[in-house]
Amino acid sequence: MNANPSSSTRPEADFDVIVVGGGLGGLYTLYRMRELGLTARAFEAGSGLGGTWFWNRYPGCRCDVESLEYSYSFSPELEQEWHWPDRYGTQPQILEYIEHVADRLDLRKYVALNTRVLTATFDSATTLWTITTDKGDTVSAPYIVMATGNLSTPRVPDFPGLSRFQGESYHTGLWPHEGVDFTGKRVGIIGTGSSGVQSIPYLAEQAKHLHVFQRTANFILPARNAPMDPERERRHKATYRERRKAAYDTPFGIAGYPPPSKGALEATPEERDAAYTAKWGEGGSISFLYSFTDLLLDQQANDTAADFVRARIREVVKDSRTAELLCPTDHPIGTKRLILDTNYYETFNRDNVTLVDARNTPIECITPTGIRTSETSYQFDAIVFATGFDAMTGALREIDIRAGAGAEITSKWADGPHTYLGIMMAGFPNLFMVTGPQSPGVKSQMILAIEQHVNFIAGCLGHMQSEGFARIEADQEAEDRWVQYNDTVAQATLYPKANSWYMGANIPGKPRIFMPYVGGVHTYCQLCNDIVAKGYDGFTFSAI
Ligand code: NA7
Repeated sequence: MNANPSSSTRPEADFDVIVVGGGLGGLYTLYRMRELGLTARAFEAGSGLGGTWFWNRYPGCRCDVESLEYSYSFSPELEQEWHWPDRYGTQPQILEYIEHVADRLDLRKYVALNTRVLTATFDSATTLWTITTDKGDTVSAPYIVMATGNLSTPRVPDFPGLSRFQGESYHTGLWPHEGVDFTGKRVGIIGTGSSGVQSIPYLAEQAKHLHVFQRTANFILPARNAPMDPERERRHKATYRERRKAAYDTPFGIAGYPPPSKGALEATPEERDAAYTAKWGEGGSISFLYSFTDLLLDQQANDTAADFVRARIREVVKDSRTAELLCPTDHPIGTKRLILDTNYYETFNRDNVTLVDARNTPIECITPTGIRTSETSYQFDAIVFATGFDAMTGALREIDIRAGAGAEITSKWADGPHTYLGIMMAGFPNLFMVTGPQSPGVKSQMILAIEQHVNFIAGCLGHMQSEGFARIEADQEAEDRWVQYNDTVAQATLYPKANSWYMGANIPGKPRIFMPYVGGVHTYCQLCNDIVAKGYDGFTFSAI
């Protein structure tokens, strides 16, 4: 590391920093490292930049955070110049934005595409990380930043007979770049999370017949997507700086939603109905959760919002049996990620769409010609797996990360993730995570979370440069406290009541631990700032 005096005693490395991932997190890391005068190289498995937004090309894929919010904040020029065509960005629009940022900042040259990192090994004697890749590269650097994403390990359940299916099959998170034409085909889709809900209306328009296999009904709110309102864009851009700053003082990292002032049970039924109706009309998930203070804390309060949504579903879906099946009943609203839709419930009024109850008549196997449930055999030309991801820990656990005897990621996280702030792990010096588990990442505006983490990491490295440190490690005791604190915060809410990917519940055998920090972005940022102000409390620095 150029500016680090201790580097004189360290063997020569290929770079100062290895970055794993070429998505929004990896790119911003490259930018910040360059600003610090450090050499960095990112390794990206995809053939293009963009991470999540590179892979998820299924029809209808769209962000559930508004496009004026879901963008980098570090460049006022960029945010003024960029025009978002829609209220919520589509996958192609977001990918175009990411590529534009990479070009504008001249970051492409630092990214090795088509290169998957297989192992990362720390040598304590040299204080160097060495990675190996599927291309056969061996690359070393004193620091490694894992910008591997939270929803980047697509997962198809281990259905018996999977490999025998003779038709076409697709996972929403690995969608072919050339698109898929389902015209005239018999299509089955498994999964009704966000990916399923967004793609189902599009598949239904093409398919001869679409069968939707739903194991759990989810709470789905209207997105109310629309072309960008020029006046709204103008107003937003006029106050962008203030909004970005204010976002750090909000629970979800998004400013502009007045926080609720009273609990749902303090309101009259008429007041509640008026509040939910207004939010329903407005569209969006955060605004809905902001109807009252206690929706994620009190079951009875939560029931009032859940009842409201169930009533809307019954209004739209004509077939009463289908409507009842679509009504979520097994978890409090908001405890699984709320889904925003366009025309989802309406799609079940089409003659060519059938909802299959995969809870009471579970999928038993995939046959050469379709899907067999405990009740019926279905024949399909194509099956779409909208079955989600090994979320939050999957991408990191896929890399064989080792930092010495007993310090392997698989054993360290055998009973769930253990991190300090979601940024570092005890026993793994000089390894940083961007929006790792036990940080607010997935429970917030993701790009704000990325910037906050990368800024923390850059601040840390800057501190090390100026103090002459070569090694940083999270203290075991600080990590243990953080893991415990995360759990205490989560247990005070309704979140752990749902079988969500936040809980690892979507992967058989995965430890059931609530993984995101849900104390809010504002609280988390304050804690991080305090830790820095106390000289990086909970971290130990040393020269080589
Ligand atoms: P999700 O939200 O994890 O959804 C996966 C869906 O697949 C969900 O409906 C699952 O039902 C279903 N699933 C998984 N395994 C099975 C089996 N074995 N049988 C039937 N159904 C199954 O992933 P998405 O890609 O939709 O969304 C991920 C995030 O991306 C989303 O939250 C947004 O943040 C963006 P289950 O609910 O487990 O019963």
